[in-house]
Amino acid sequence: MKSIYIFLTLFLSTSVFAQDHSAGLRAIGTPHNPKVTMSWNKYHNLDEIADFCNRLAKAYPDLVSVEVIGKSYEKRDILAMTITDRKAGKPEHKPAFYIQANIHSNELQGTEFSMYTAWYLCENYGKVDFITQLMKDKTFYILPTINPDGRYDFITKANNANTPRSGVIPMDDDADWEINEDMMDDLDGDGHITMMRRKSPNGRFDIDPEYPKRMVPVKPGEAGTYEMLGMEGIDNDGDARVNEDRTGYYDPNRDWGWNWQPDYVQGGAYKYPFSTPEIRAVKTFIMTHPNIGGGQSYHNYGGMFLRGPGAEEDLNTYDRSDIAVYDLIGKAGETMIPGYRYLTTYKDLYSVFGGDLDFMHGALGIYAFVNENMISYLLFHRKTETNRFQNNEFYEFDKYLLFGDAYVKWKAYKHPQFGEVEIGGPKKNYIRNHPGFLLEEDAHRNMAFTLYHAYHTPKLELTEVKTKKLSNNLKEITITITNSRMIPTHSSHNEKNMI
Ligand SMILES: [Ca+2]
Ligand SMILES: [Ca+2]
Ligand SMILES: [Ca+2]
Ligand SMILES: [Ca+2]
Ligand SMILES: [Zn+2]
Repeated sequence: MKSIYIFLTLFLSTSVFAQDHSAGLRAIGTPHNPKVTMSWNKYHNLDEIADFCNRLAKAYPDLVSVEVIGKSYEKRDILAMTITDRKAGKPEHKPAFYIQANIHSNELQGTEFSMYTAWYLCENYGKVDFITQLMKDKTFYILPTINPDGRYDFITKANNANTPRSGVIPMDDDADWEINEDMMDDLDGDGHITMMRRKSPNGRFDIDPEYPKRMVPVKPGEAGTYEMLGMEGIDNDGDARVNEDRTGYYDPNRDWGWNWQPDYVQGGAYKYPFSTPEIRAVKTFIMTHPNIGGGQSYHNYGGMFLRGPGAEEDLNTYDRSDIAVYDLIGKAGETMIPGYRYLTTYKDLYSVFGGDLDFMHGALGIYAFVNENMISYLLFHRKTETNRFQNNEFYEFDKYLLFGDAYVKWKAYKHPQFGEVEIGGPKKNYIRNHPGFLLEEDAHRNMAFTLYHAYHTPKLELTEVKTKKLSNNLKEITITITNSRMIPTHSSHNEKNMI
């Protein structure tokens, strides 16, 4: 009896000493005491992004390298991380998965998702078997922001949730021979471009009694209290129009060289395919890495896994066997991110000519997805998405979970052209970009979707080797090579066109 007691005591005390109490308890699925610390509930500026990439490369020199692949219009660096276990083979000798984010300036969260992916792979290498093997087998090319000028503009300047979507090359939007002459103006200096309203007997709007931060249109024939005067700003150039020529406008995601169309067909197209310096640099990066088999571009908004084609004219670039691959990955995605749906761009969203998806698939035969991140489902897990700006749930969420942080309260302002007005409305980082505590969760779920896709890029194994002696001292060798993953070594589109 006594000996058992001693044994138990020893056993217990050993296990107690073996545990490091200063480290707390590891949460399942999350790297414990990471070498590189990072907050995943905030949006990072360009210095923080560069700093993160460099810290990760310094902490994991056998796994990560960072390079500048080109410069933006305003001469900012476009960074790419190459992540793989180099001891298990050169990066260019493995099937690769490519991730780009933030092509649209105001669509920030993909940058955090792609950095989270880089971090997660490195911090779990050697600790989680699945990740360790993935890093031996695959290479990840991760470009956290391919539009650094736009990100800089969105974060540091006064904007609303939708501005800028464009890159920042100045353009004369209203054809008056002046460029960017009437931007939005942050009249109250709070960093957000909100809305303007004015009391008026002819107003068509009232304050919503249920959610007083919201303006609702009155019924036909009824009189309202307020008229809405558009986005915060003044008429800077005295042409009687307010805020009519702002940053841009062109759409960097209509600049890719696949089924490119000019601006009069595809609004937002710039001069010619790859006419913006950012997309040109990124295109060169993708084309010089022919080992890329899967691709991901992060956007917002709408909770979607989109595949191409962007335009109905391109239906023949997606044949049955390629669609079968997309379907398997897309359906898996619907399981991984509740509330997100697997959709086809041209028929479920709108037509896109010269988009990122079509370049990757159409020009290069890469299986590629766009994730349109954030959806109201993430707020209360209700399937009631309507117009996102009229959706009650955003006001409820602000009230119950964000404690009023998401909206600028209406306040009086003496406007040089409109007189007594009031300014207020949603902050620029509400609705399209995730609120903080939802950001890390969706980073993880989106990452899981890309790792699933990356895992299923080809893995070739020699499963059988037969040798037969022939005459004249010759041997006949038969080798069976098996691809143990879902994605073929060449997409069907790729084979047909000998890409
Ligand atoms: Ca102009
Ligand atoms: Ca403001
Ligand atoms: Ca004007
Ligand atoms: Ca203005
Ligand atoms: Zn987008």
